Amino acid sequence: MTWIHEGQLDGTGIKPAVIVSRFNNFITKKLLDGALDCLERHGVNTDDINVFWVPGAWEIAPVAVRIADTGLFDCVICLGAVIRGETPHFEYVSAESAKGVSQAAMLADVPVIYGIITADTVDQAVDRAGTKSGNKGFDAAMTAIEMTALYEFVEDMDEPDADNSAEESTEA
Ligand code: INI
Repeated sequence: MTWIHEGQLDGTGIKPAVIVSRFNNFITKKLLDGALDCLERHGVNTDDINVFWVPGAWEIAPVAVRIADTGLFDCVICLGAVIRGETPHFEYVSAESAKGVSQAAMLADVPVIYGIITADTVDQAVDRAGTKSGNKGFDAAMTAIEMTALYEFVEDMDEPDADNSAEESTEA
């Protein structure tokens, strides 16, 4: 028998932290709107959502580590927008913010989700913040809900028991 496990998209009782950067805030405000919309639509209580603003994408990961370490939150959603300019600055900020969030995710006991847009142009960023290509903030929040359920399931998991039904094994 193959045991299949995946997190359900039910946010009831989840306490998420959302970190969002102010740089390019005409985009990041839309990402935040999308994330909050997703959380609320999936049953998260608005009183359980904490939003932390930081100056730029560079600052997101260090704050994510500290927020995860508090133990007060079930997941950390990282939102930002890095848009290519005339200088190599973009390369450093986009690469290091991605690496930082990845490291935070590896170290944390709760899911740390990467919702930072990296775009060559303003138009590309706009497309991903609620227009042509959906809203990456909404997507990041959806991932956070699923991963929170999966982490909790894995944490409480017992050895799969062949006497149990397959349905039981998928409850996350
Ligand atoms: N921060 C962003 O979030 N997006 C950008 O596009 C960006 N660019 O291109 O410069 C950016 N830079 C600021 C950076 O994140 C830090 O806030 C700053 O360097 C101070 O540490």
